Amino acid sequence: MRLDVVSIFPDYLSPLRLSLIGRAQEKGLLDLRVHDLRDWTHDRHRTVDDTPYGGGAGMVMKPEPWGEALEAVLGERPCSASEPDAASSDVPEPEASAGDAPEDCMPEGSSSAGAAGPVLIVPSPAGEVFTQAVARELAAEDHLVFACGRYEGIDQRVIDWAGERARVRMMSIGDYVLNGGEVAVMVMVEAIARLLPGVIGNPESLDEESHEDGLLEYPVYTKPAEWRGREVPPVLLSGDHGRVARWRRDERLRRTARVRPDLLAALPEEALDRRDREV
Ligand code: 6GU
Repeated sequence: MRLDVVSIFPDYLSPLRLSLIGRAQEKGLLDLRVHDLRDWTHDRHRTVDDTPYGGGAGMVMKPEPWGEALEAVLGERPCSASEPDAASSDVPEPEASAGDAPEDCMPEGSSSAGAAGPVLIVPSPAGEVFTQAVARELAAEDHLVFACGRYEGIDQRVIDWAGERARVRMMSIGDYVLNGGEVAVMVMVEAIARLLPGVIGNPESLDEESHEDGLLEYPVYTKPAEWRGREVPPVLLSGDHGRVARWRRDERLRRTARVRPDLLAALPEEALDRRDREV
C-alpha cells in the first residue's frame, strides 16, 4: 500500500518509522512518504496561510500550495515498476517503457477499469467519524493520501477541486478538537496498516478485538496465578476450552453493556443468541 502524507510539520509523523509500522515499511508492505507542504510554496517566507474571507479568528490554509502538492502526490501513481510486490514478479507484464508514465496512471476523468485511483483523506473535526469499519475499507485501497490541515483548516475550494480527481473523505477521529491533522493521521495510519496482510504476526489476534464485531474485548491475564492477593479467574486455569470461550464471551457482553451500551444497542438482531441474552 502506498501512503502519502502532506503536512507543514513532517517531523510530527516520524514515530511512524518505529515499531510494527516501521517494520512493515522495511518489509515492503507499506510505502509511506511524508511531504512538507512548504516545498510547494514559492515566496521567500514559504507562506501557507492567510486571513479568512468574511473575517473571524484564526488563519486559513491558502489553496495554491495545496493545489500543487496534491497534483504531485495524487498524480504520481505507482503504476510503473514502483510497487514492491514480489508475488507479481512472475506475472508477464506488457513491457513498460521506463521514464514515461502511461496515461492510465492519471485518475482524471474516466479512469481505467480496476484502478479506482487514490483516496484523499482530509483530517478534520468536521469529518465523518473514523471507525474500525472505515479502517477496514481503507486497508483495501492501493493508495491513500492524507492532507494535514492546521489553523482553521484548508480553503474549501481545494477539497472541492480534489473531489474531481480523487475520492475525498473528510475524517474525524472523535468528538474533540486537536491542533492539526498530524496526530489524527498517525492514529488512522496505525489502525489501517495493522490490518494489512503480514503486518501483524498472528492475524488471529485481530478477530476478537474491540470494535471488530461490535463487542469490546474480554479481560486478559498471565502468570503468576496469584498477584498481590488477586487471583486469575479459575475458569482460565481449567483447561476446558468450551467454558473458557463461554466465559470470555460473557465478559465481552458484560463489559460492553457497562461501558458502551450504545455499541450493544447497535448490534444486529442476529449477533446475539438466546444464551447471550441471559448474561
Ligand atoms: Cl482529524 N483533526 C483535528 N484538528 N481535530 C480533530 C480531528 C481531526 N479528529 C478529532 N478532532
